Amino acid sequence: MCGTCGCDPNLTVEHGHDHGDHPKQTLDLHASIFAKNDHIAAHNRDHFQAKQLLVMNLLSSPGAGKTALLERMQQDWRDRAIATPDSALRMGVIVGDLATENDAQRLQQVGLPAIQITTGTVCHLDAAMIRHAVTHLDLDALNVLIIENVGNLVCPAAYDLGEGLRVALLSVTEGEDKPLKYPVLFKSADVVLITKIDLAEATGFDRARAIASIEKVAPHATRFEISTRTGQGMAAWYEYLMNQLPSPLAIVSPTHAHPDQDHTFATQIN
Ligand SMILES: Nc1nc2c(ncn2[C@@H]2O[C@H](COP(=O)(O)OP(=O)(O)OP(=O)(O)O)[C@@H](O)[C@H]2O)c(=O)[nH]1
Ligand SMILES: [Zn+2]
Ligand SMILES: [Zn+2]
Ligand SMILES: [Zn+2]
Repeated sequence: MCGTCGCDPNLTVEHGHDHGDHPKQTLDLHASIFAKNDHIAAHNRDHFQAKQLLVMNLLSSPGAGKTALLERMQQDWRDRAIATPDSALRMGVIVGDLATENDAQRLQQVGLPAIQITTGTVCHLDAAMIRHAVTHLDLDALNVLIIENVGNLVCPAAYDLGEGLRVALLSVTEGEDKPLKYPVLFKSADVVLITKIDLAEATGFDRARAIASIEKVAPHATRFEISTRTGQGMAAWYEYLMNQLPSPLAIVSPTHAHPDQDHTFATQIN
């Protein structure tokens, strides 16, 4: 799919064959891409923690309902965030797609500060893209930053963006065994949202089978079943999010300390 990561996060550990068509430089390049990404992600995470931001990385296949979820969340919280900013979700979004600004426009239409990243041929967001995009958002006005990743169940899982919460969406229309087929992504999720639950009956969604699939690869993940059409399950999701917000009294301790020279993040952001 994409030439940057080769769409195989395991490439660096699973190349045992020696027929010579994957030169060592290719493997070194992939290892170095991930190492560099992880480094920038660690800086992003420190910065977000210092700003007391809850940062979510939304991952799913195309069309599972990521943008619809954000539209609904903003509609539900907009007025409250204006009236009582300290006890509301104040959200901003960075959204990635291969092409078009459609999603950012949809989100801006409901009043969300939203920055679009168009990735061209690259099928995932990486930490450097986020580092740049946040310079276009007023983070001090937010308590939640949501990153809507490119719709893709493969590569985005391999890229830490510096998020605090990974949220995978599985819609009822896409097959109950998706978590088994794409275990890397679901395994890395803190939360799995089963979306479009209003369509469950019409599409013959096998709930027990879907939950068994999720539990097999992501037994640790918190699950919600939601519909942005009917609002089903949204209250429980909001209660969970409110409990994830960093406390203003929490002591922020940098998670990433090292003696190297590459500390460009603060200067780029401020
Ligand atoms: N019935 C129903 N339809 C939904 C729901 N959520 C999203 N949809 C529809 O599903 C389609 C895709 O939704 P999007 O929010 O654009 O999906 P996405 O994950 O953002 O898609 P990409 O950004 O392209 O990956 C749209 O037609 C939505 O209206 C839901 O809860 N119920
Ligand atoms: Zn979208
Ligand atoms: Zn990719
Ligand atoms: Zn560093």
